[in-house]
Amino acid sequence: DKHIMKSANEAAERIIEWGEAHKIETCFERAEKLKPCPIGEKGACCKVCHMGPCRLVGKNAEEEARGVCGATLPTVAARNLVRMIAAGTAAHSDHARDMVLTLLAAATGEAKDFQITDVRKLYRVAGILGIEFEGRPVNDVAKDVALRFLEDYSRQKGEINYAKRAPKKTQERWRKWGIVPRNIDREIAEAMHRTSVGVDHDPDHLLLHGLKTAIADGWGGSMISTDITDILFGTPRPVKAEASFGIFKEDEVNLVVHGHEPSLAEMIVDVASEPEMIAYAKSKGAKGINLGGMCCTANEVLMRHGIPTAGGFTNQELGIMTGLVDALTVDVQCIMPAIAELSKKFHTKIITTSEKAKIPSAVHIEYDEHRAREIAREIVKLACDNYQNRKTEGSHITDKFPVVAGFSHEYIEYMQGGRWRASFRPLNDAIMAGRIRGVVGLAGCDNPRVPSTGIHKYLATELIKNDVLIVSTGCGSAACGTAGYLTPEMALEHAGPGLREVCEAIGIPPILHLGACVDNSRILTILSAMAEEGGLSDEIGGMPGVGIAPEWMSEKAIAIGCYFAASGVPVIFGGESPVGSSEEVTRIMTEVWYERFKGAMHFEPDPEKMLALALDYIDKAREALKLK
Ligand code: BF8
Repeated sequence: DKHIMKSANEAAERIIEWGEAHKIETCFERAEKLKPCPIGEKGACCKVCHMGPCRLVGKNAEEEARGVCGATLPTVAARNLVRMIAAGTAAHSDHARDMVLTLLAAATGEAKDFQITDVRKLYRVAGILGIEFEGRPVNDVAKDVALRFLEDYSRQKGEINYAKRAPKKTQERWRKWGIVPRNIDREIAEAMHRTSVGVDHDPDHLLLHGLKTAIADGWGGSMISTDITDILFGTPRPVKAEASFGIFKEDEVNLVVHGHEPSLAEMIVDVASEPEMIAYAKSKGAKGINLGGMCCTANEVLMRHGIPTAGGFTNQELGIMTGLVDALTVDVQCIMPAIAELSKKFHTKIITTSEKAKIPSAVHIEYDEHRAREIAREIVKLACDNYQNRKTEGSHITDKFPVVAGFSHEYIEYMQGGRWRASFRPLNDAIMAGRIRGVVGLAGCDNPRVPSTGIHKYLATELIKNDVLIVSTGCGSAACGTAGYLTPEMALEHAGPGLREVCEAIGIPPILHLGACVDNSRILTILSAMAEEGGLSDEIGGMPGVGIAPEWMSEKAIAIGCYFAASGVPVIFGGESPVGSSEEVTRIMTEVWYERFKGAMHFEPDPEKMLALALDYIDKAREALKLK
């Protein structure tokens, strides 16, 4: 039979097949029906004004094609990319803004359901920001930290707070090229301005501002979000949990938290264990309340509470198709609107919760941090009420795997020497000695345009076989988790001898789950700490490290890739290049960026070539550092 695999995850594939048999369409079928526009796909379509859209195609398009205004292909491709960066940065940083406002409201007592959970982390952050903390009431320090972060959204001149957290040499490169962000919102607004009709037309100049905007994401919004989430809800340390569709229970209320902002999800986790809530579930005939996560919210509550994950982006429809999800809350980002339509075929209630995001026909219960607990209770009750409506329909496919997750910067530091001698020395030593060949950040989305999660799985196994330590985030973590890869046993089965030795000595898996997509910021601070520790590169550039987003689809992924490139990390993305139409733009993002920042951004659809390119970067960096 000519069956083509749609997901590389076995359970997912079985649910897709069940769907096909029951005439239920998912993103996988839609992706097949709707091929990408070959002009837009490569960045050659300009629609920033209404004289167009202009398609810059044809023989010698690079030199000869012009839009009505005269815009060249490199200008158009660069502008399109910069707009993606701006959107991605806006998403992470608007999420971060809400975290800052929640911290402020918690500190002033306005959001009475939230407290400072991790005072040590608060002090650490206050220390970095130069805010006095010793002998002061915790909430006063928290308030000052929140207000200082709010300046990252408002100061007109100067630099974002966390620019100084990067190694000196990395900062020097940024200053030389004028790409230290002033404030997050300003760089996003300027990116939109510069890319509107008739403004900035020099591709290199445009892309430099793209990098500046991306840095405002990585060292701004994303890093702020990570730190405040740790302060409010605890800095992650390893926890055991489970992944894949088998996390749903036949005899309990299944409530899934899906999306990105962790505040409401945290409150739901808290409320779901209240005796009154459990009694309520029982009064509806269920044995209890079972929480699960989806996408990045899953990563947040998995890392901090061991809440199991049903997986990443392409699993959201499939989860509903098990027939076991009584309610699914969503907030912002990476929510497929398809789930609302799909849910009508089952009993599942989709609940939108953000004032920023509604889906027609979904139930809307708006989150308000001042009434967080009350709203969480309302949602849990709604899920319990709906348990009684559960029908037999659904695939009922339930496979699951154990996972270990929760490797924060702080924990990785701690595991290498304990509380008093915490350092990155052992990791640097292992890299210097060649037991670890290098480090790869395996991140980004899973994508129905390829056998979904398949490239993640391929790269994960091949890289660790080659003694490359993996740090994973976002749906990259979900892809590994739902494949059973996030366990220490993975080292025994697949890791090369050097990496295996290190993993066994410390007792860690060869793939370290670092968190959600905003937690890619943890990779930045880990690399900075490694540079500071000495023995390797004294800046992020030149480290034997590579970032890979093999199945990316979101604009956020582009922003992430670009802040890694600007910080000195060579980055490899899968799929067609969104600037593939322009040789000039491609050259700037690889060769020119490498020369200036020691980072680069490649697009490579072939998984084997991705692997070869990553290993080549790692080996060249080792050679330059004179490591064997
Ligand atoms: O921010 S990896 S599909 S869920 S964009 Fe979205 Fe991509 Fe998943 Fe989290 Ni990140």
